Amino acid sequence: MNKQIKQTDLEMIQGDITKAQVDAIVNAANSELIGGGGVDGAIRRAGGDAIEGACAEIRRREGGCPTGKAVITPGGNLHAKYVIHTVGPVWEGGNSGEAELLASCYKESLRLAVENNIQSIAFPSISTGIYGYPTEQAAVVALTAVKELVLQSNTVPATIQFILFDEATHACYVDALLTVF
Ligand code: AR6
Repeated sequence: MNKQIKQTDLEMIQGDITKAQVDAIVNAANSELIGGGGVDGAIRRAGGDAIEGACAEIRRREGGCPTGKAVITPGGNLHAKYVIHTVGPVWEGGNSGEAELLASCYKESLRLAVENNIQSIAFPSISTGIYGYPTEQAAVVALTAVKELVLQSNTVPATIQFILFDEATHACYVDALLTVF
């Protein structure tokens, strides 16, 4: 299912983000930027050593990436030229600022995309796997954050995809699209 916000196409797709034909894909990373499981493991396997090399450099320079922030590396062997690594919050019940931190992940990733002249970007469902964020709530936070940033900004990518791995997650994002728009 697709929606248009100003000049941006917002697309909900079920699939594997490592196959995305976009300028940048977003990774649900950890703050140490050390390879993990889930989408992070899949992206690193598909992208190869260039991703870990660039993450190691960021670790040396900046110590990692705080929750709610984002950093950028090359995409290595991926079709995508870049990977934007963002660190979602671990779900602790909802009263520890999780929604603000999750919204920040999407906004910071889009800001980095604009800075790097990225025209098309794909997001996974950040925090809803190993980090345990309830998917229905995460989907509303994610789409609200993207909508706000697109409406506020003069420059945004022409295409923003959400690539959701499983059918249940995809269904939550389609529902959220109808709620938020
Ligand atoms: N394409 C798209 N989505 C995927 C893919 C894929 N190839 N593989 C998994 N997903 P998770 P988190 C979905 O656990 O909750 C790592 O160890 C998955 O089904 O990857 O933010 C990091 O290093 C789920 O819907 O990320 C961190 O330590 C979504 O991606 C930690 O996990 C997010 O699940 C981050 O946990």
